[in-house]
Amino acid sequence: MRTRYFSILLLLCLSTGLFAQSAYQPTEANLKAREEFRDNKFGIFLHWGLYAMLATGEWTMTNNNLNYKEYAKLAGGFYPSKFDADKWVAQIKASGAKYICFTSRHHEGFSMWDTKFSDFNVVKDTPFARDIVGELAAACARQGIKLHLYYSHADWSREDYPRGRTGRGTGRPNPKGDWASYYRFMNNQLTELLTNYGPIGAIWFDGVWDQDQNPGFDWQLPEQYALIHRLQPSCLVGNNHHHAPNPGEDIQIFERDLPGENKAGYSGQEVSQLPLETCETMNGMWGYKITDQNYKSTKTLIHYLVRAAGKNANLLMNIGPQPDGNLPETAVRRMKEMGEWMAVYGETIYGTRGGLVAPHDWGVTTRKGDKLYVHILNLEDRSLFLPLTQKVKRASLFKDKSPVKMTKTKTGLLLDFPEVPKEIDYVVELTLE
Ligand code: FHN
Repeated sequence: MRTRYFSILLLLCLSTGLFAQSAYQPTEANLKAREEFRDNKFGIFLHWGLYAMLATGEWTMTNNNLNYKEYAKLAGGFYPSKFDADKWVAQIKASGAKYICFTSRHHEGFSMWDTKFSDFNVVKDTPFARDIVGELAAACARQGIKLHLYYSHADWSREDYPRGRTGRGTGRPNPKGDWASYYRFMNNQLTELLTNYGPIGAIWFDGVWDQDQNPGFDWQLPEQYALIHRLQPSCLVGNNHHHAPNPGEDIQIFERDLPGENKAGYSGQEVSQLPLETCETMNGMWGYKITDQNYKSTKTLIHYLVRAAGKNANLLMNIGPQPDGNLPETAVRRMKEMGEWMAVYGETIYGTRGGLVAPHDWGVTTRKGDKLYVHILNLEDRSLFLPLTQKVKRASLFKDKSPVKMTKTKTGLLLDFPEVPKEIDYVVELTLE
């Protein structure tokens, strides 16, 4: 009798996903995908939706209290005549990025693929009537780059989404919403995305923070994560909830800050052992903003990437595509220049892990096999002391392999350079014993 009772309880727990939470064991395929993810180091984030047409960023709907029924009419004018997924992918690949993360549905609630579960989508509701996720997935597959999908938990348009702390002025009735209906909707959409578009490298969730002020709100994440892993075991689950990772998540996400730093205010959380990724904007906004021409310089972007690698993290660099379907010209130029740098220095970034010396203002180290790469980004002296206890066989300049003078001391290694390093990244290659 007791055994039967226990079996029933076990079955119940499994079916509700209760156990999925604490007992999540990533599959071999998932663990392999995590390592590949770490090796890839660099991705491009794309925030694209109806908001691009208003050219004031992806939060315009809630920032301007736009009524959801009026906002929905934007769809009738969505016709990005220049959109060419192959062109995007080629431009992105030129940067050296190894994956693309695309907003399949942002907080505005508009789906960028042909979903059966909402008519508010790019195929059914716009004159463009093309499946953007589908075209992007096909172009990624053709050109050999991974596709990750951003998926918003928060929704400012659906009447069944329980009202959170944002999107309160969009006119949706019924603040309580209908959680069961909304949860079913999300899982149906995720099932579609993970069934119809080939291998998806990651699902990148965002918006859980919207219910932070509703104590006890249960997002039922374990069951949702289990669904994803069941459909595609190697698909990585990441959630930009701004907290330490929950069971079932495969990567840890940071926003606008390197792990362990918190300048932007989203990243006070512990740094976990999971693969790490930090996202940042190339100008100031995620979605297209016509007045924002404040693009970071190529040097700054390369420094972000290198500093992220030194902290054992990937960089996901964002671009907001234009309403006509083109990527902004400046962004394309920046990507090309980053790619030119990566063509020379990629070996010191791809496949590396955070180095043996802690990151400093002068720069960081990355490590691969018996090589330790010292990335000098900001040094005013002709010498640099590294508190490194490992024995070093050889020190040379990465770019031409010319020897670099090194002096071993009791507490580390002193490097001397012919002049003060002036390059974007002066990379010294140390060969460890
Ligand atoms: O609200 C979003 C925002 O629009 C953007 O998508 C960023 C990307 O990390 N995440 C949210 C804010 O945390």
